[in-house]
Amino acid sequence: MADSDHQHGDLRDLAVEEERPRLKRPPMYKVVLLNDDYTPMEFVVHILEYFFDKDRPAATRIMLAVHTEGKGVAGVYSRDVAETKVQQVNSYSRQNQHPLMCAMEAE
Ligand code: TYC
Repeated sequence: MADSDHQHGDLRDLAVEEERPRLKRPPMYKVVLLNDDYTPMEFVVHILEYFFDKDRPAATRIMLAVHTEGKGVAGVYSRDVAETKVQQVNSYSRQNQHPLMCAMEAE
């Protein structure tokens, strides 16, 4: 037996167990728009195109879903990106004197 095996034991006796992966996928967050009675539909469509990269048909569909169901998902992002979108949309809406509310929810 080689000298190094005397010191460290016979490697053939080792049971090798695969380690559990330690990384979890980062949690994702839904950015939602809430319905209200005052924000113009066209402004909501513009928000969905400008901040959430939707084309006009998709933006219109989402806006109408929010209008009829009270709430709808504009997009799903990592926490930092979702927080930024919420802030940008709410401050842009206030700058334009609209009460539109944007919020985030853990998926
Ligand atoms: N309910 C609004 C209207 O009738 C339109 C609207 C849609 C407002 C979606 C907000 O998130 C919203 N003008």
